Amino acid sequence: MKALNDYAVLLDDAAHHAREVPQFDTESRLSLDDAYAIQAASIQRRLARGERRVGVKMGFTSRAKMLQMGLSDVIWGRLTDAMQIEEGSSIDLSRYVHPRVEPELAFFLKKPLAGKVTGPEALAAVEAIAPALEIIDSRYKDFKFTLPEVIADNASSSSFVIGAWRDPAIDFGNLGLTLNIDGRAVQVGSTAALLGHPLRSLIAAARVAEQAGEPLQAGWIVMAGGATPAEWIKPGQYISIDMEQLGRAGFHTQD
Ligand code: OOG
Ligand code: MG
Repeated sequence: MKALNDYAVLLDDAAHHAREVPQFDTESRLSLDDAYAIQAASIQRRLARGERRVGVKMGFTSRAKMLQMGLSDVIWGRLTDAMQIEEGSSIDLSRYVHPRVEPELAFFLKKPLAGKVTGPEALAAVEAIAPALEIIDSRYKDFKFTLPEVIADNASSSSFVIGAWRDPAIDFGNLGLTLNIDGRAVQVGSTAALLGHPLRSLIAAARVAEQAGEPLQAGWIVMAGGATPAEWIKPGQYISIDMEQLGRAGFHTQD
């Protein structure tokens, strides 16, 4: 078996050059700690290239996503500024291996949040919420992976798009949402799909980030996870999320 840092270099290069790599741990010999250590080292390489850490993404927080990918543990990844795409912009798909998109809810924090926190404590740290889209792009061939492999690959994170930030003083526990491609709803869901209430995803993020020694910071974004199965993205599309009360976020893909 290679050293953990060798896997970090492999996955970081794969993401950087939009090249797929074969699975390397089909027998799950890597522990989850090893997998997160690989993820941390691969993100360290991005930071060394000048990217800035801006938050955390949660994964497999809905049953729909767990079923789609065949895994059932909540995972998390690290977000950097280079991953954010401006709302409404047009993206070049040659930057991706085989991108998929999923509808999410994003939190913007006004206070640090660490360890075991209650719902009211988590909510008190939230400056704003927004409808969001995540572009996931597993670096593994055929988008297939084991749990340690997807964790090492920064939970397939690739890009994210965030709509207008809104006051969190509404009941956002069960907001209807659609994922649309060219104006047609291709997935329908609710924020309630996220662990029963998306705030639970933020509570989980506070716990895992603290455990990793990188507690959630004021000014950070937390992506709560896909509320529906993800959809493949193709050139020449307009992809959007419409969320009850919070509105729309979208982006175009170049031809
Ligand atoms: C792993 C990432 C999962 C989510 O929102 O559940 C995720 C994958 O599906 O490739 O981002
Ligand atoms: Mg996601």
